[in-house]
Amino acid sequence: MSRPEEPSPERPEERGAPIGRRVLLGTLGLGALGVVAAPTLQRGLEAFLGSAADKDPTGLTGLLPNGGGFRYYSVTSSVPKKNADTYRLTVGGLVDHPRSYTMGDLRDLPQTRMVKDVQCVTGWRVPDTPFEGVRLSRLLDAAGVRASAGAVRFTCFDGAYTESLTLDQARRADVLVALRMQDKEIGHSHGGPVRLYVAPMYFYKSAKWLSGITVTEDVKPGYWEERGYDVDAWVGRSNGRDDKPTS
Ligand SMILES: Nc1nc2c(c(=O)[nH]1)N[C@H]1C(S)=C(S)[C@@H](COP(=O)(O)O)O[C@H]1N2
Ligand SMILES: [Mo]
Repeated sequence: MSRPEEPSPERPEERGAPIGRRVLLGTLGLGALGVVAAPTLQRGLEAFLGSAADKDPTGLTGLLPNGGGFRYYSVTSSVPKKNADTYRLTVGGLVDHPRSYTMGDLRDLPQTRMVKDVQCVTGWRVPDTPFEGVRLSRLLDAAGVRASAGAVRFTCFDGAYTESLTLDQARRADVLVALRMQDKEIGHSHGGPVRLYVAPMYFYKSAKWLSGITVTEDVKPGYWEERGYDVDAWVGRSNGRDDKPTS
């Protein structure tokens, strides 16, 4: 099977059934835990753990919806915490002016706010979600991208997840280095303090816990893309959806 981790995108999950069997199996498939719990147990867990996703070192809350229709995804079982004092974002690779940004540096730059639907390739969707941050194109322009460059690679302080975009995609106005989501600072479980936001693509492109932006010659497939998902992850036009009837 080419896509072992995320559930097949062919059969969208029903909205309004947040802890259905498919969701549960899908989340387990993402590697959080090696146990299978029945939905009733799941509801018990949810009541027991409440919104403790940020405090849970076991990854158990990885089973739970992340609030407001989001589901928590992490390919690692724990992720170090970074705050406004400890966070750094490096921009390097094929650029003339590599540099490191603090939260303060990023906050001082012009911010762009967008309100669009979030769409995970497994089917769940969260309508009208505000994201706000610095346009990636601005950081690339400041860095002085060299003529030999063709792509941008993203790394994360979870130490495992990677993503990439072509330079043309990365320069789109709807691609942000996001500092805010849902009109709040981005919490740890949503990839805070800074995550990538690639509005026109499936949410796996929006790398959480963003720590590095490296300008490269060619696109290198990211974490999920090495596992079968499309590198060009346009919503509705990728991952085998092109030839499927819409309903
Ligand atoms: N670092 C990192 N970023 C990631 C992921 C991940 O596992 N690790 N999962 C991706 C996927 S598949 C989705 S759907 C979204 C989930 O974001 P959320 O946890 O804020 O709902 O993050 C994306 N970015
Ligand atoms: Mo996803």
